[in-house]
Amino acid sequence: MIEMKKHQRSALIIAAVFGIVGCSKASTPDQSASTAAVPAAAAAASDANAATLASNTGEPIAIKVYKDSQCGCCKEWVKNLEANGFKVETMDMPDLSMIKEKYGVKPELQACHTAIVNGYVVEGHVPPDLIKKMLKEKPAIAGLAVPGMPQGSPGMEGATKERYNVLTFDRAGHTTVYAQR
Ligand SMILES: [Cu+2]
Repeated sequence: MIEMKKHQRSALIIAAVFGIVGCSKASTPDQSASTAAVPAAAAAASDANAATLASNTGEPIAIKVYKDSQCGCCKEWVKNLEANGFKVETMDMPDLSMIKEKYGVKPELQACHTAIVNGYVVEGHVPPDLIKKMLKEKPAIAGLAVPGMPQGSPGMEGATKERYNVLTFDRAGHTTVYAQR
């Protein structure tokens, strides 16, 4: 019985690890140096637009999502945002490492996609209501993160539901628990 549970648990962990790998394709350093530089610069220019569009008046909240085109759960999270009043602009790119570095998303916080809303960073499968809460409260943080890919988080719906923490983080890498789901 215990043996069975252990087995199931490691199967879940393996599935989770493969999920992350499948979602964030690795690329060689050479590729990222030559191809990721241009999108990152273009990205910076239109982030300002996204920030000015966002409002608290019930109008759609502009959010820009950087993701890999191969990432299925990223698409599901985007749908979830759209269903909750966000106006999503997606930027597909094969290597997100420069984006994560630019916005101070430390390795231990990283998940599949990285989004920018009103100057805040949203890393991973953060629930839309908590993004709205952050935009309303305007805390002095860099953003929110759900590290890894917890089963049952928005965009990761399935048979199982894990408990997970939604973290705040700052540029120095300090984190606090913003919410538990
Ligand atoms: Cu994901």
